Amino acid sequence: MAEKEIPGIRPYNAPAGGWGALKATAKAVQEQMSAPEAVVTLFRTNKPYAERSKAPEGFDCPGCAWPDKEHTSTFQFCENGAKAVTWEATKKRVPPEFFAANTVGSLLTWSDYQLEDQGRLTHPMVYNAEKDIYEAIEWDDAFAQIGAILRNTAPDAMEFYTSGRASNEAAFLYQIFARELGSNNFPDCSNMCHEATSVGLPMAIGIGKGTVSLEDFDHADLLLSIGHNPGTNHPRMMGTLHEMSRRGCPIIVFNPLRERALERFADPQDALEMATFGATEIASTYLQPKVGGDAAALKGIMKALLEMDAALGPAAKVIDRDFIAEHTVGFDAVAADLKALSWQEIEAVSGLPEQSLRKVAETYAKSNATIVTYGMGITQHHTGTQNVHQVVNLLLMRGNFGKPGAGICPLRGHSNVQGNRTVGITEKPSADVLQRIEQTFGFKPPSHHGHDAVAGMQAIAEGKSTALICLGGNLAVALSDPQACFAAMKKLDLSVHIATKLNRSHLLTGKHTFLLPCLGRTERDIQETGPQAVTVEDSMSMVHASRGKLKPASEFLKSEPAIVAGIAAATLPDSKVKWLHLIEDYDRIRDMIEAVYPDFVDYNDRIKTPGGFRLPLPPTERIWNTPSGKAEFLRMDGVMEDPVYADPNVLKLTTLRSHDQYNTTIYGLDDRYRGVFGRRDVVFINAQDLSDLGIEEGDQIVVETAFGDGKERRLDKVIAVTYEIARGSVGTYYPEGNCLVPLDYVDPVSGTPSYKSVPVRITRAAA
Ligand SMILES: Nc1nc2c(c(=O)[nH]1)N[C@H]1C(S)=C(S)[C@@H](COP(=O)(O)OP(=O)(O)OC[C@H]3O[C@@H](n4cnc5c(=O)[nH]c(N)nc54)[C@H](O)[C@@H]3O)O[C@H]1N2
Ligand SMILES: Nc1nc2c(c(=O)[nH]1)N[C@H]1C(S)=C(S)[C@@H](COP(=O)(O)OP(=O)(O)OC[C@H]3O[C@@H](n4cnc5c(=O)[nH]c(N)nc54)[C@H](O)[C@@H]3O)O[C@H]1N2
Ligand SMILES: [Mo]
Repeated sequence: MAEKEIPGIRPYNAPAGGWGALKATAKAVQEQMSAPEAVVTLFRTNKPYAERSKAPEGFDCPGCAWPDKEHTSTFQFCENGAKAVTWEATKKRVPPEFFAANTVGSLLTWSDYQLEDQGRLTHPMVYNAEKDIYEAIEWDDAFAQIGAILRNTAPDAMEFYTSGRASNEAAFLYQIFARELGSNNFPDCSNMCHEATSVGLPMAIGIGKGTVSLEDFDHADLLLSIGHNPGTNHPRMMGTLHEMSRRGCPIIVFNPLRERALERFADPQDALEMATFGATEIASTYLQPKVGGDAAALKGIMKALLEMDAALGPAAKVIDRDFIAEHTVGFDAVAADLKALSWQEIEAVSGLPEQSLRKVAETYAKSNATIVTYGMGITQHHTGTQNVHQVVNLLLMRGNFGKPGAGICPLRGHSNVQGNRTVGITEKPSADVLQRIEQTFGFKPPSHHGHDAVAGMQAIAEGKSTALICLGGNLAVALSDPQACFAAMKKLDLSVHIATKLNRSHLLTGKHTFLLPCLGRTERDIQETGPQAVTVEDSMSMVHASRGKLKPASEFLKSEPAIVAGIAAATLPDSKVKWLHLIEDYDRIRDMIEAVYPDFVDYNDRIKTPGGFRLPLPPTERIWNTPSGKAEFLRMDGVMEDPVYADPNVLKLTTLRSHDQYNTTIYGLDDRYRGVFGRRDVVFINAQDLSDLGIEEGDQIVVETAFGDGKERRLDKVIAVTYEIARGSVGTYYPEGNCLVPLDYVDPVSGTPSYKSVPVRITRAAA
């Protein structure tokens, strides 16, 4: 390791969590909020009900989709939840005067961090191209102008983007509006996130959701944690991991990078640990596969399992043959492929030694109940769907569905991304849903498949789609290939952004561009019949209410459901939907949701129960809604390595979230646990790989995409930082690294962008 000092790069030796987390929380509160209000707000997070039969109190944390025990437990400390809340409940404002003083052209030179740090949007705005500024507009004028353009746009030329913070109520109204107009174009953040799960799991187990509940973690004998970073992205999960580790449950981690929270964690809820500066080891085994090496690693474990089974005989029950016979199809084909696969190939692609994988198989064979948790390290690859299938195959081999302490747990991203999908944000609606929409509302929704996120942006780039509505998010920055996306956005005839804060997508203005400021989760939502609650669904299919308490950031804000209804009513004068009636009382919206999605039986009643209610999950009862009626082993041939990696100078790049960001929202420039402070211009690389390249730590480098398609994609003005990362793998931050990912480089089965396996070459920057 290089000895020289590099500004902002120093090792972080403490455990994750602990006093550092408390300090960071205090800093976030101080910078964004006025103190007393801040504390009250934080205490209300994830405590939707004070007591049974009382009106809902408190809001769902916008930070992540990890569930809460009973939703009534004592205040759960979480640094990044606190950041998400303070960022929204900030005292900073972006009023019309701000826009008068700053042209859009000048704002485009600001960093993503600077843009959002200006604070909350306060007034509806419309873009004036002549002056290159946003100007205030009255809500009704905005709705009327948007409606007039939409009425003159072909339904298939409109794109309706959703980012997963929208409530069930907002998302449902939004999809009904788009479908009444005749469009199924629903690009959404999930397309860039867990689409490989949403597509891959139904093929295998008949539903595109995780199967475990929070209680299952108390009963598991083994946890495999693959490709997610809970210390940063699902911090409330750390409490669960901490408990599991303390009760002696083995936790095996697969992550190309050493992530501190998966090694050692001090729980801020644990008074003794805090007082003694103690910490708990999280991973019992920490394996560092190569980036994109997970399918090969999982196949190695399964191959070892088959070999153990052959050696020990059926009585040893290494493989659960009864479960396989009764509940599955396809095992023989998968077993044949595993048999044919060589250990040499497995080792080369996974980067893990045969012995380590055999050990995992031995531990797995001893566990009667295993949970696999996984995140973007599995899904954001060109083999994303196959990766998901390997996880399922491994679980099926030992019957790990439909029993306590076992199952699959995809860690969802945005706090209500799962709910959005449940209430109809999908470009591929099913026939029965379309039928119930028609029965409920009396119009015929379109049945042809629409666009996902990449297809939507491609249609905009080609001029085929001319209108884009964004219910939250920062689409152009979140997608790959900013060169292509930024240019595409400027071609739009109409763009409408429903948002809380200013971001770069808002500045990529089209001919007619509107910025519509909405209430956030933390804020009071008062409609005709009084204060309203919205509902969200967490990662474990629990649906519960959320009600904000803070005074809205501005008197001109509207709720997301009210904005969607306002646009809809202005666009469709003869609508079959009573838009303005529905938003007077959100119970009415929930009744409509229940009519279209019968799983929400007694919706309005059941959200009054503390903790809400769980939507049905057939695999937990060993019911499989697949074409065969059984759980399906799905075969992936070989290890599917891209031939570009035959060249030893080609490395595989993954893109990562820092500890101080929420997707494209940059809270600050530190990545504490990875030892990076005050900068984001870094590329993490293994010390040996760096020395093979003849480059020193801290040197300026250039990263170039290595597809050999003649297109130049490069990331420069970055430095090399040595890190405990698998050989052959490098990492850089999202969204800075998105310029290296071609827009059409996706998993062909699910369309998920391959943000986490990009072939690159690295050279020293010219002096
Ligand atoms: N504070 C905070 N919370 C968040 C978010 C946030 O940005 N900030 N984002 C939210 C959203 S939308 C999402 S989707 C989730 C994302 O949560 P995560 O899934 O944790 O997301 P990432 O940070 O993209 O990547 C996670 C981990 O995958 C590892 N990894 C990278 N490539 C590979 C690989 O090829 N194989 C394996 N096994 N591991 C790999 C990385 O080292 C990293 O530790 O978090 C949600 N919660
Ligand atoms: N290279 C690379 N790219 C990635 C990823 C990666 O790992 N690597 N991850 C992908 C993933 S998993 C995801 S989910 C996408 C994220 O893509 P998006 O969901 O589109 O992006 P966000 O950054 O979460 O959106 C932030 C904006 O949302 C708005 N906002 C915040 N709260 C609210 C609210 O309550 N209501 C409304 N209406 N607006 C609100 C604010 O204006 C804020 O600027 O990015 C994807 N892109
Ligand atoms: Mo996500």
